[in-house]
Amino acid sequence: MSKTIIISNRLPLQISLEDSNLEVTPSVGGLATGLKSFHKDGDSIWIGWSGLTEEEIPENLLDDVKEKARKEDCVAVNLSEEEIDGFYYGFSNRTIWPLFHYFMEYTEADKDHWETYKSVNRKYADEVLKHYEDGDHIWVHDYQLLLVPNMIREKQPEAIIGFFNHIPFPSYEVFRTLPWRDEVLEGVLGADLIGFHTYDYERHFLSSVSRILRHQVNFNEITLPERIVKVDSFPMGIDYNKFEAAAQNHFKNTEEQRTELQRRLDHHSNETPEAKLILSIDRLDYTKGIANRIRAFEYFLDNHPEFIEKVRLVMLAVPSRSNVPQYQRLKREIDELVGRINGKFSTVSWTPIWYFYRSMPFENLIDLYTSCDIALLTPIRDGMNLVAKEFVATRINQTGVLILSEMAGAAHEMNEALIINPNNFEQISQTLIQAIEMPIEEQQQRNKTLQKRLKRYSVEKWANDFMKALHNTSQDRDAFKA
Ligand code: ADQ
Repeated sequence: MSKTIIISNRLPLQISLEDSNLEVTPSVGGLATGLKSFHKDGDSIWIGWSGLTEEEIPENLLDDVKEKARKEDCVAVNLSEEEIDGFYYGFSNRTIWPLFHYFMEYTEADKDHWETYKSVNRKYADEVLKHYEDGDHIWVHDYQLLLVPNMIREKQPEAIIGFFNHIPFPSYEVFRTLPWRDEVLEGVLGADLIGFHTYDYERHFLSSVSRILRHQVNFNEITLPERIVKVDSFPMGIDYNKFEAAAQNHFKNTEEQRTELQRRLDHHSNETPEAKLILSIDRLDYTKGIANRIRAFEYFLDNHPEFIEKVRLVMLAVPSRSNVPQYQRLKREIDELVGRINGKFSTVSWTPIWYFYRSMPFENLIDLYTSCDIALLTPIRDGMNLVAKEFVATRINQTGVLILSEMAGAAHEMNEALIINPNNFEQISQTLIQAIEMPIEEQQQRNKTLQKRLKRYSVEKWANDFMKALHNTSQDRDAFKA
């Protein structure tokens, strides 16, 4: 029987060492949680890095790591510290990530990083080839593995391969600046089906293929000498039922079950029922527009002092890629901004920004989503942004207002949110007032429509739609040959 082979940089589980014992915890993050149900329910294996470098795994535990992964139908790819440096922190996060998010000034072109990226992509492809059997469907994920589709294709020309890019694909004018642009496009074109979150990313990719590689592009099909490649948009959804159920449970919590954070947030609402809580949650990343958001909030308080003590920004930034210099600088910048603004506006009974720099357990995430009145998500660029969708799914009484940047892929599907340009502080400030003053009925009306859509376009449907389309490409291929 044929199976699906999922490949992503990280496995959906994280293996760590605690007092010389191996611990397995589920990975957080959109992709891991999203595909987990698809992986569990179907006949599939998942190939990726376990989270421990070769140097960190003691010789006698090597087989145990493999066994722990195998129990979850996972296969761990072993990577050394040097490989992680060049492949992950290097080429993936210092070249592709900034370039694809239009941060050209942050984009490095380091030949050694590129060489390591190639050899690590080869490692992932080799692992796939070890497990591949005729008829299997292969699904490669994201910008860390752009070369894997073609590396598999070279060895298995008949394989059915899908690729999904979770981040934006930039316009041709930006993409063309990459020194290894041909190799990257050829790598991805090893797939039969290439998926993006939005039609815009799809269009940008097609235009790069036609202008750089000069392949013929008809509508959403690329004609290669030996086969056709399909490109399409598949906007990723969330596990809606999980977030809805978690929010329902949150409200059923007894006094003892309530988390410390829930108590604090409830205390805030009881003490100052008219004061609005404005929430933001992101990985600490320059693409998420965190510094801009704080400046926009300052602009809002400067220009509308009537809201002093009437609003509070609750900001969760999850540590991320802290080995990369830009992330370290951003962390310092945000620390300074928060300090400056709290110093400037605080009163004896009020601080304008509550800032958490840490990862929080899922229950706390739900505490934040359910207790806040407004979500203010202002990425400068974002492939999709699942936080926007999760916030809406947890609003079980349909109150709450989502303010979302037009630069997030999610904005294309969430018209009922208040859509802003993250660089326009005056607009953000006016939109905050609109959100604060929005009548409950209007909030409910907007959220009802959003919830209906998010429930229907869940992550499960996303995965099934992609796999169905991939399956169809194999049938089209037979027709092409005939
Ligand atoms: P990210 O840039 O990581 O993902 P996002 O889509 O917002 O951004 O997903 C973050 C995920 O992490 C959410 O599911 C959220 O619940 C979870 N999360 C955040 N903080 C957490 C915490 N403290 N504890 C546990 N979980 C936490 C990339 C792209 C996005 C794209 C996704 C999926 O950059 O644009 O939407 O992949 O394709």
